[in-house]
Amino acid sequence: MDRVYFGLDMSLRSLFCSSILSQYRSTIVSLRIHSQGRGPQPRPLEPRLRVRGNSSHFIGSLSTQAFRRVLTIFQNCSKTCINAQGKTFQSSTLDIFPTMAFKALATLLSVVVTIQVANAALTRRVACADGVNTATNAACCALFAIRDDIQENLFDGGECGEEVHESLRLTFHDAIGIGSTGGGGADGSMIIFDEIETNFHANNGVDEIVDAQKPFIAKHNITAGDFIQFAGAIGVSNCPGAPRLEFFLGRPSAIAPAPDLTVPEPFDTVDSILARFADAGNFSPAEVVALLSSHTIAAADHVDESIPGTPFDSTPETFDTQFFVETQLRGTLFPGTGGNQGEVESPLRGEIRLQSDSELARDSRTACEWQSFVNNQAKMQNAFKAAMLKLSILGHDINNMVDCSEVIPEPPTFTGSATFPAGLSHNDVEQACATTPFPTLASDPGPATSVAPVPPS
Ligand code: HEM
Ligand SMILES: [Ca+2]
Repeated sequence: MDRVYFGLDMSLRSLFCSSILSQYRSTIVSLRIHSQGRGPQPRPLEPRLRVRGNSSHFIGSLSTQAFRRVLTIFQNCSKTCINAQGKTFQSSTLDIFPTMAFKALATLLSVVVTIQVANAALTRRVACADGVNTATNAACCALFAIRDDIQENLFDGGECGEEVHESLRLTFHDAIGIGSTGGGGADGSMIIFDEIETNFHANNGVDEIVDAQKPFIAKHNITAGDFIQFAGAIGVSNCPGAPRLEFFLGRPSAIAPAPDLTVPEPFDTVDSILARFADAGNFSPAEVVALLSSHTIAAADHVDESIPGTPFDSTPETFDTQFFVETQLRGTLFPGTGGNQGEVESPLRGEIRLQSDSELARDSRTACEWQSFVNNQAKMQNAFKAAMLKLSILGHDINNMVDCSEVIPEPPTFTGSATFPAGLSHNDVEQACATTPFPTLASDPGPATSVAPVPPS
């Protein structure tokens, strides 16, 4: 643990932001303000600042100019300079302690920046051998070339198309293979033991992306478990509106296949789905809903085999909240043959609805969370990002992994609003959340249209 002390008279902003934070970016986990006075155990004074994630809250009122300056500096820095270190959620606290000589408070204050390095190897930025990139940890350097390769050759130059959708599905099907019946979680077993796992009923169609990813794993020095989660995070970054997912490196290779029946089926009950997620990784119902945001960039090839590529929402190339709107609308039609296992009626021609999504949208344990994502892009992003980190490290101790999130690109933003599809309105909502009304949304203009299938590539 390093400690850096400096007084308020210095230019704190430049010290913080340029010198200290750029070197230790992503490694600062706590920040405290103490008085320099000796004496009895310092107790926090009422003015106390807590900074959580990207938002800063000031509780109480600051009594001195100095506090205000520190506050401003910290707020400025915290947005860009402080981020998660192996934790789902970053939390930093500034504790302001009383001095022995209260009148001299302003001048006696010093700022103690405690820099905790979670991993011995995690230090200053290193220059990578490629001569282009720098990384907080040399282990991340190899990922830049892998990223560029899969963007070009797996994701067709950075699209949010079929391979991205399939790669995201694969992150789930590999990771969820853990729990009371066995399995190693996100360990690449789906690829290493593909002859076994891709034959499980719930993995129907996963063999396609397994076969597409294999050559990249063979070519690069990366385990299958790391590659699956890395490709998922890179792929999602191609989808407008997606959060920038985190990526931690360090999954050893699977030594055994996951047992069958770890992956939920669309015809499973809500009880069984929630129980499976709880068993696999202690996921709460809210986290299950968050993970299902993935179905905003998704289509089914095998639920109704007669209509491959049929999407779950009207915008399968955008990570928007349309999925949560459209699953709440009354089902009126089958896009194809109907009568398929795990399928229920959808509200739109060309759109398919899973029975599981339909029931999760209407169950009292999940309906309000489901509805809360409607037109709340930020909430959906944050919840999905946090739940995806948890999913992506199932079976592993994050403290033994290296945070290489810096290699994941920032996804394009989505600035639109959620809408009712043309021809539909609030009247078509099947209200399921008992406590909050469905948000007011505009309807797309014109007559009802049909959703186009996701093209195969
Ligand atoms: C209750 C849990 C879930 C069930 C029952 C479920 C079921 C399904 C089914 C049946 C399909 C269609 C597969 C096909 O016919 O091609 C699908 C697609 C997909 N699922 Fe899920 N899923 C669940 C959770 C998740 C989670 C947690 C993720 C990711 C974090 C995910 C990501 C995807 C993606 C991206 C696709 C689209 C694949 C493509 O377009 O090729 N799903 N899911
Ligand atoms: Ca969408």
